[in-house]
Amino acid sequence: PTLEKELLPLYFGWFLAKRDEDFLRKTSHDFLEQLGNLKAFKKRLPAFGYEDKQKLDLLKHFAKSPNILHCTAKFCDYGKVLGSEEYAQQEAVKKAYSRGYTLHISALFATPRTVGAQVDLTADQLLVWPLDAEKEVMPRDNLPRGSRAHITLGTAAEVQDVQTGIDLLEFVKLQQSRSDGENLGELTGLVAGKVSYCDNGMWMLNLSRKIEVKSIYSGYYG
Ligand code: 2AM
Repeated sequence: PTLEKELLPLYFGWFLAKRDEDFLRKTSHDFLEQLGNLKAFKKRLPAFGYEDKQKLDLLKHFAKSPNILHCTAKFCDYGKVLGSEEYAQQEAVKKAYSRGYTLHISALFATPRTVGAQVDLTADQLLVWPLDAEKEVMPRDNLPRGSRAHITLGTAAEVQDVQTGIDLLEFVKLQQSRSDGENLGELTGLVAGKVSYCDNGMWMLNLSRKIEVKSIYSGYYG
């Protein structure tokens, strides 16, 4: 029999286990609800693209949410993206395939475009993180490897998922160049932590305790 060429997925990534996915969606709702009710947030509506004192439902603002919550490792577009074949053939990728991993979420963030979770990749997880993931977005900045790692929780209408990682890198860059942004309040419950503001409608919640979610590293072919 002739050997078929191996199929490349739309993307490789870590896919959340169902229970942890449900939990993270609930956490995300809680985050958006509390953020939207924060006085400091209401005072900065124009930066979010709304008029002063306008009623804003953040859950509605982020109209789209991915079907399967995941942390993308390598976007391949079924092989159309340069370097996907090389990525897929790495020993580390083959070894990681269909293995279970715990993802560590250290922060949640919301911008006028996206809402997402920042993922702190472990050394083990960095083995399958593309070398150029950060450079691809910010070629002139030397951002730490893995700083683009995230889980998209929602996007505003007309905004593509890929924007979430770009927004996250913008946070990382701002945090490098200045201090940590303005501390503007605290959230409680599921999403306990400090809220900081980085201008341009960019809000970040540093969780006082990291959220851990179970996942499986695999490819998405849908
Ligand atoms: P995301 O990782 O921010 O959620 C399918 O479109 C998945 O691949 C989505 O999860 C999406 O964004 C991610 N994706 C789409 N285009 C991409 C790109 N050019 N680079 C990296 N990831 C991309």
